[in-house]
Amino acid sequence: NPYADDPVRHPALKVNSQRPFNAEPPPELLTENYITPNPLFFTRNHLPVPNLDPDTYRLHVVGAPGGQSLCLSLDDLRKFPKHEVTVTLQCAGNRRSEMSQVKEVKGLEWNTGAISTARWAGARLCDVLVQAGHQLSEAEAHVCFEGLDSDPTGTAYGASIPLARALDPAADVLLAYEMNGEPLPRDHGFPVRVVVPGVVGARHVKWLGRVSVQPEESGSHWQRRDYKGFSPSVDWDTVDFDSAPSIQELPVQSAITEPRDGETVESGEVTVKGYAWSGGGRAVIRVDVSLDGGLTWQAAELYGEEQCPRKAWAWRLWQLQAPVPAGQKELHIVCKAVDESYNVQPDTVAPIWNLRGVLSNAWHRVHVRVAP
Ligand code: MTE
Ligand code: MO
Repeated sequence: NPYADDPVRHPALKVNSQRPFNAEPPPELLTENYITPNPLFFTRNHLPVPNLDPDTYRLHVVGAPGGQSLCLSLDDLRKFPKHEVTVTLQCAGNRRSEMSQVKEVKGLEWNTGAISTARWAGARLCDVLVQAGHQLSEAEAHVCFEGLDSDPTGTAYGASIPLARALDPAADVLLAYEMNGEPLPRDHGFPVRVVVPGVVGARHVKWLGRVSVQPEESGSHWQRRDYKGFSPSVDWDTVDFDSAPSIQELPVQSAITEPRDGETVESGEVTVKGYAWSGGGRAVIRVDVSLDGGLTWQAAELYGEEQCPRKAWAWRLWQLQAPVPAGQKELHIVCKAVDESYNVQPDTVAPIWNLRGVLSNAWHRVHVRVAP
């Protein structure tokens, strides 16, 4: 059993799959803290968790196609300037369960919790690539990452990002060895993972073994045959994965974490809580909340770290306290966020449904009863 050596996990996590381990925190714990505590951070593993020895760990870096490779120990990596960034990581499949209510999709049934926020620290990928002999070239290129987790055939997890993002110091791409001031937990990539702010979780490769600059995107299944979006009319017989770009930056997202769907709330006043985030560093400029299914709206109060325009790597939490209209027996609570490019969330799921159940970012809706 290749999973026998997996780490012990927090009992509050909602498990979507035990082997490989996939789990999310319950919504009310997710927004209890702006920074997600490490044991509650959602976990998305495709394979067994490798048990790596930090003393013998080596990271191989190839700075140019066909170039020489650099072999870095953990101590070597720590000698690069240490860079620290607060980054929200979201799985492309977050809120997939709402998509599968429209029509069946292939994938894990994530609710609203496949998203979490941490303070990550490590070396900047651009600094490491320069030391590995990277020379600026005009040609389109990609930085490919390989994990040290692998399936029984020896195939490792892999993904890539465009070279331009990797080389841009303002993009804050990290080879992270710390998560919230501690060494990375095993589930989150010990001893080293990639952190690509503003980009889908799938590219944040954990248990990083190899980094290489290549003319093409990673050839891995997860880069080429997964994590892409399609029209609702595309099915498994007609899908052409080569026709769509790999998901990189994610669209604007928000969800309600309190109250829960089906709950009974007190009459008088209701408190609605949630999170909002957008990909590509786009700041959240507003979260609108409705108590009547979208007929009327009120702006929620945003809190958490201030966002820097175009470098808003982490979420805002939000809250709205509002009177419950007298005589109301139920509330249809809805939230939707707006980012700095004025991108908005679609109002319903059906027009964005796709066979893989990714990019699920419709208005989030919660139905509650009001106590008499
Ligand atoms: N890296 C490796 N090596 N193996 C994996 O299975 N899963 C990816 C990414 N990096 C994965 C990986 C996916 S799809 C996501 S959403 C994030 O890791 C999840 O990171 P987390 O488990 O730390 O939340
Ligand atoms: Mo993911």
